[in-house]
Amino acid sequence: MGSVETQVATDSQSQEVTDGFHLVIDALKINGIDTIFGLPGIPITDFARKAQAEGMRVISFRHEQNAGNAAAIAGFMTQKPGICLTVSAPGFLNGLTALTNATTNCFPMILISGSSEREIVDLQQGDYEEMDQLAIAKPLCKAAFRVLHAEDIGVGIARAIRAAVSGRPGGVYLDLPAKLFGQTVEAQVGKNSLIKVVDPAPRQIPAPDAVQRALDLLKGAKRPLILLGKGAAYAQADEDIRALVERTGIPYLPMSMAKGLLPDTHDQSAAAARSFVLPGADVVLLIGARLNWLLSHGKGKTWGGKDHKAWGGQKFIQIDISPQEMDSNVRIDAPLVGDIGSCVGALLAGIGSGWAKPPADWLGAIEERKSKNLAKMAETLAKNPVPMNFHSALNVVRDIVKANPDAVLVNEGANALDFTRSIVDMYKPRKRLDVGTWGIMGIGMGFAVGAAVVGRDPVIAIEGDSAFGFSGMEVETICRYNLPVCIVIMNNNGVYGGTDKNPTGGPDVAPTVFVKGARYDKMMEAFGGVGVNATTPAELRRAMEEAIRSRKPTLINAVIDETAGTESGRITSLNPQSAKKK
Ligand code: ADP
Ligand code: TPW
Ligand code: MG
Repeated sequence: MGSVETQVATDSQSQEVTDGFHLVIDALKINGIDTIFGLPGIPITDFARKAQAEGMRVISFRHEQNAGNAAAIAGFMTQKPGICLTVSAPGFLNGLTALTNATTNCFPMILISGSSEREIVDLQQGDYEEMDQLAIAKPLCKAAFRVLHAEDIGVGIARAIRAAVSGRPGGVYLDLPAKLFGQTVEAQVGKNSLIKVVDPAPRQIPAPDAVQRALDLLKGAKRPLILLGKGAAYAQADEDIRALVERTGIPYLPMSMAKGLLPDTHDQSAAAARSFVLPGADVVLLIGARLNWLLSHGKGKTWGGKDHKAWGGQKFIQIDISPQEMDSNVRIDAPLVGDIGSCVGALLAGIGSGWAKPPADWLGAIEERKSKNLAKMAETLAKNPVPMNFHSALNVVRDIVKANPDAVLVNEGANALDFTRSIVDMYKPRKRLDVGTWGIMGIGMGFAVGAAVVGRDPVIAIEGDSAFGFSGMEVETICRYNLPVCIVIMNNNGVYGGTDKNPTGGPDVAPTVFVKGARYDKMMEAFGGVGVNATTPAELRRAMEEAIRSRKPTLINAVIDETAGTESGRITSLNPQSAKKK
């Protein structure tokens, strides 16, 4: 022994190596990321296998957009970036809509896509699934990175995590070329290159003078109002937000995904008097809500302005982590830039215990409107028309959610969305997940799977029949992982309803109309789940109760009067009108 050859052999045996596959997995794992939502194929199939072998939860979907939506909502619910894994070009593009939607909604997410050979892509020589993915992703998300060397994986993952969760959260694209996965480095060198991100979303403390300015404005208000947005839900400052609302006695309005931050049945909720409080308020405190289209840009008739662009005269205090959000639509008199936990904490400290409640005439007027509207709603909900309408069906959902306040409610559609939002009360934070800032259809099954995977609670998805179609194939995924998801299809035979006619009298149905009397419940049965066709509130109730009790994948086809909806639900006015008659 002792020859040079033997020496070399011994060295290479003792010299342990690792590779790109394992370094990506290790880098995710040391940062507490334990779940991947994705769809396998070249070049990430083996990566997905190895991730599972290393103890990560790898949830495979039928379409990348749904995997992306699952990742995005996991990010919203946990404050950790949700991971979506796709193949190159087409898989990447399928995931990109979800990444951009996550960015628009300020949800932290990382889309990791494999990509083809750089040298061929850059010379456009026609590689398998060739695409310059990094360039395409860049304008559509918060940040985009590519890793070319295995030694840089640690840095790449660290940068992606920080970009996703710090400041205003958003979507990050991470490009991993096929060649990277097989690259080897010495195990110890690889290990040393990994970064455990310290304090990934640092607190951002508001300036004391900004806090004082906000307090002064709030103190002088005669008709104050608090608006809670999904940023407030995301921030997980639930106790402090509740304390701020209750100690000031100021009425509040929750935006859709902020419902449940305080229970919707709270005395101070002004949700049932929305069209009274928006134009009536003189000082509005926005907490994690943007003055975008969902709030009529803070001006116009909704806010008591004379015409559709006129300012209503309100003064705004805005809490947001993004300084650039201030003055985006109307003047913000008291910008409070920082993280919501720190800002609300600072306001609470300034408020102390001797804060005067808002004037009684303001609170009284709200109470009057509220009780009138709630009584009217109760009357409508008590009706039992044949066939069911949105109200009689959602009255059941309302009871089921009340009895199961921990259940997560996913919601999309037009009428199916708007009626659910106003009828179904929420009782706990981050339990209502919906179409968000874009009003995007297709989040349904992705959000349902994401919520069921990262949480322990059952999921109820209230879906328009059109909305469901965008992600409906994931019922197989729900059955495959045996997730406690109860889907209720509000089946009114089409987009907004099923009554449109083809004006030509030709054989094609109108563009908004679907197959009449479709049985979506059979889709669930095809994969071993429970399917129920419900034509009455009693049948719907029985089926939902059983679904929650059994935790079995369930799809209920709720037969809804096809004339019950309106065009675009509550936002009919956004439809452009033709000046030409016929
Ligand atoms: P909604 O649609 O419910 O009105 P938006 O999505 O318009 O809510 O607004 C959410 C806002 O919350 C964004 O402007 C975002 O910058 C902000 N935000 C998100 N997380 C935080 C946080 N932790 N602290 C402060 N602001 C936050
Ligand atoms: C990605 C446009 C908004 S709402 C909707 C569509 C197609 C479906 C409404 O019908 P549904 O609900 O779901 O049956 P209902 O109760 O009113 O009958 N493509 C995308 N996003 C949007 N928002 C659309 C299209 C749209
Ligand atoms: Mg419909």
